[in-house]
Amino acid sequence: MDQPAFKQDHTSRLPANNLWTIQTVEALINLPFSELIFRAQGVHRENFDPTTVQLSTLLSIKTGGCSEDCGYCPQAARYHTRISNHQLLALDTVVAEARVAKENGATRFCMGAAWRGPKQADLDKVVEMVKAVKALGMESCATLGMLNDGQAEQLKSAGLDYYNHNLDTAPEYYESIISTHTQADRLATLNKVKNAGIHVCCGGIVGMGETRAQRAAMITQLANLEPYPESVPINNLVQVEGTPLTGTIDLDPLEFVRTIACARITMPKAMVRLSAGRQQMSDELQALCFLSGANSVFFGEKLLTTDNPQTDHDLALFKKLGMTPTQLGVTS
Ligand code: SAM
Ligand code: DTB
Ligand code: SF4
Repeated sequence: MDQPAFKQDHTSRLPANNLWTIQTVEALINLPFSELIFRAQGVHRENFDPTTVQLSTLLSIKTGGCSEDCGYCPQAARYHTRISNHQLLALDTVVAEARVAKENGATRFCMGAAWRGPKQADLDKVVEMVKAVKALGMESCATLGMLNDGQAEQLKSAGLDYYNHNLDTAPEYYESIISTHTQADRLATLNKVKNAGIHVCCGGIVGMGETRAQRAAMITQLANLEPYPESVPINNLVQVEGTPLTGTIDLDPLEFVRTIACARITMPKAMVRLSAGRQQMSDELQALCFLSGANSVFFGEKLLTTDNPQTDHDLALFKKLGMTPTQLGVTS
């Protein structure tokens, strides 16, 4: 095992020009497992209390019928999945769900809509939802697809804290997964969000048949966003019958952990969220993810359309690991 440079350097080091190269991130992801985790833990402890976990709750405010062809997504109209579609929820319903999420201990409420992008009439309704969530004292997040000029500013004026818009996979793999929009489109929306002064939540999905080098390329791209995202959700593909990616060979769980560790090392101060796929993970695997720098999860029994662990199970897991959920108003 001949890795002295990495062995001695467990601190967070940005390359001199502030940009990560694919080669550097590949060197990280290829490290012996113990070296990689040691280094990620060092970075995590320099920036966060490793015994805390931030909880975000998701609500699908508009489900299914989406025009896009994202190969992983059960909500694309063109795939025949067994989800129940519904139009934009009423404001009261959303507020009631947000209140429950707050009572259960979530600090952030994330509203997701199966749109290529919001029409103005829909955005007007989402604006009211954002205001209502903020009135409960929670952090607000929305993921509505691509935004037109001016829409990010409207969300910002309503008090939106975070906008989630993922780069999803390596640039060179994107077209194999999605053909109805490009990563350049995604980057354009991320710019609008940033320019409006909204915090960026941006991550991706692994387990879609990509190579380890492509996972490193995705992390490199996220880490090189200026600035890197405040929240980085790392999703493990949830295979849903009827989507083109069903039947993909499952990712080796240790590869998932390596991806989390690289996200932590390259984006030291980001909330790295262990996102979709937790329902299929053992407690031990999740513990490894926390040891590797994950410090946030989606909390609540549903993601958007698929299952997430039961809240009782999660609370018991945090207790076993001696982890405490962060409180509202006390952001770690
Ligand atoms: N339509 C908007 C968009 O695409 O940005 C917002 C909702 S979309 C469902 C949000 C994110 O969910 C996607 O970018 C993807 O990362 C994630 N996602 C969707 N289906 C998934 C699946 N089956 N497994 C894991 N992550 C998934
Ligand atoms: C993100 O990166 N993951 C969440 C959230 N952002 C919107 C969505 C996961 C969706 C998993 C599949 C589903 O439940 O439909
Ligand atoms: Fe699913 Fe979003 Fe793609 Fe629509 S744009 S198919 S909701 S991931």
